[in-house]
Amino acid sequence: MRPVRVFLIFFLLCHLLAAEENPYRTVVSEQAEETPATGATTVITEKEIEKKQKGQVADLLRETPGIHVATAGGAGALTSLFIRGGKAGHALVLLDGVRLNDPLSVENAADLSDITADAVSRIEILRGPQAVIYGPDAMSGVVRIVTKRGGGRPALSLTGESGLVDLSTDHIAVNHLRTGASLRGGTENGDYAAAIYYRDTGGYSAAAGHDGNIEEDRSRLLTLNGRAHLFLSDHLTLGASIRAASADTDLDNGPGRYRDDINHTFESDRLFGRVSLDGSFFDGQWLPSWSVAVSHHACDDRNAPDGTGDEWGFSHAGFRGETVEASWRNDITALPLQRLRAGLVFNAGFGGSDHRTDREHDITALDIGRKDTYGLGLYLQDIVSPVEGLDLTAGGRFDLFIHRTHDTAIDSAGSTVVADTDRLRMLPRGTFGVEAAYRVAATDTRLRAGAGSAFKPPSLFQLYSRYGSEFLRPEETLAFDGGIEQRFWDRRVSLEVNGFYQETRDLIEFSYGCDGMLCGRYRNLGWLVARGVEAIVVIRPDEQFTISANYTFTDTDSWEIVSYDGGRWRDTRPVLRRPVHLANLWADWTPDNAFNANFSLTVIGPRNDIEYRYPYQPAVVRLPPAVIGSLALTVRPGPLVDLFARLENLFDERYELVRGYGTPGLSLYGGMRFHFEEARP
Ligand SMILES: [Ca+2]
Ligand SMILES: [Ca+2]
Ligand SMILES: [Ca+2]
Repeated sequence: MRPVRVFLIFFLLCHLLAAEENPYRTVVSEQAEETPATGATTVITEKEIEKKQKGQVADLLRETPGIHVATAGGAGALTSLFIRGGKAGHALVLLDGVRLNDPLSVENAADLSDITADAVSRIEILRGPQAVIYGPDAMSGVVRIVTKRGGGRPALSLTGESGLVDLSTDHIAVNHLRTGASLRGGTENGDYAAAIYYRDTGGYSAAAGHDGNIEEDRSRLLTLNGRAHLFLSDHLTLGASIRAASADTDLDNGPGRYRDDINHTFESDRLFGRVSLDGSFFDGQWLPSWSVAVSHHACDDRNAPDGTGDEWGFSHAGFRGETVEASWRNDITALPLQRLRAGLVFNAGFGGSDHRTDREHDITALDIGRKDTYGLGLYLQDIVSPVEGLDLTAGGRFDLFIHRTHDTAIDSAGSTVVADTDRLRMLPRGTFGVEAAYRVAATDTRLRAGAGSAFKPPSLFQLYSRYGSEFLRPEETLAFDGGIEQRFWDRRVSLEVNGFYQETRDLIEFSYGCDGMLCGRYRNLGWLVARGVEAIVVIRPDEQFTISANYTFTDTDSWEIVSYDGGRWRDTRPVLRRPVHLANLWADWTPDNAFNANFSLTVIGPRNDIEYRYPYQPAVVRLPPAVIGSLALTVRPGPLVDLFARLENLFDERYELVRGYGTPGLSLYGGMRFHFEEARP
């Protein structure tokens, strides 16, 4: 397996770094780690991740304001993120600075199914458009996942966990296993962190059990993470990070009644890597960063006939995609009271897919050959602080999106090809972001207001698939938001309220309507408006207790402009999987270092979804609200060991995140973790 080999090379490199340790040396920090200064932001810390024991980053994101997560099936199935009412492809997800968005997915969206929380130290959620710094696709928000960094004495930790998923079934069995090891350390010359985890989980059917599906589906996932820094001098740090994830997941034949399939599988191998050189010159007044990030996605959907509903024959769809991004970023603080950030980014995306089947009449929409797209971005952002407490941010960016179009000209008789040419199509776009934030020191109040824009180029699928068009324009969005943050009672209580309005035009959506042989195509006819309020309260009466709660109201409208009979009409489109009401509560009790108990509650309001009814007519349905609770306990009997246990879906709620797909009922997990640290000399 290729990821294992890459990981072993990484491990060897870590050992080469091993020299005398000195964790106290100040180092040039890596820009991939930085906390953003502006916008409506939520940060999930390492402590919180550890306490909540959630296996997946998606489960942690679900508990933050403005976010809904939908999984179409069991563990390992496609997991999509919706921020502030945007589409799944409107959320940009970065892991250690590498884009996770899959160039071969329909919307170029990130699939969070294989992003486990094992090696993660921090998750930052930036809501609203973030195009100036993050470029294309940062439409409704950006999620930055940062993995654990090494440092200090070498420390090894071993984890083992097992679980009973879905206790409500009549055949209770141990159907979950998670095991792994992580190593962290630092020397005078650098630091390193590496982790390997394996998870095998199942216990319920991907196609919903209440629709008569009884075959359990499993998912096996191996992940490898590595991150290292080499301090070249007082001014330069070389950084490298890799993540490899190899998953093998059982699927069924879509949602609905009796869709079980015993041999329909989805295999994915994803590899993400980044190398960076971070500098600090002129007493830290110029911080340049050069980096190259790559991603590789290889996915295979296989289904052989077995007499359970796929009697039509064998099917195999393969998807291969890569991205490369090279960037040069500079932070300049040469002038007093201002911080300037400027950068240049080049990116390329390659990919293709092919679909083989023995069904002669099969529509090979998934067969799009191998294609490429390119992007070039140039940005400048300045933060000025003219008076104490006031920060004014203004930034602008220019992007050029480049892809190929293929022209085939046919002679007047309509039979002979007279010209067959490839052309480069260039689409320039400008984006901006402005914000004013003011902190009133006397009352400990922070006021903030901002506006920003972003764009999203059409995906490879939207450009080149059978339903695509090479002449699609990028989607464009404009948003306004503002908020107030107030702290009370010696900062033991904080209250934050944000309001937002976001309008997206030229939305690329599948539009029905016969055009030659095709009854539908991707067109730039859609509009999406999302407006809402996020309220967040955190109460920390003393060191032992934390209670935090958030509520998000999101009102979305979507429509398409259609031309019919010489007139133009506004045709309302259903907005799927975006609940109007979302609420979360988290109560945490840490009486001392040896014990922690915490309780989370997520309430997902009603939302629209699609149901495919016989004979395959899509109908919009309303999914009822869901209340999902979980309870997690950690006990530390000694410095070497942690014992942990959690109950998920505490109230055994029967709910769906995507219509027709299963979710687990009440589940119990438990395990232990051992820590070994090199003794002090
Ligand atoms: Ca099944
Ligand atoms: Ca299956
Ligand atoms: Ca099959």
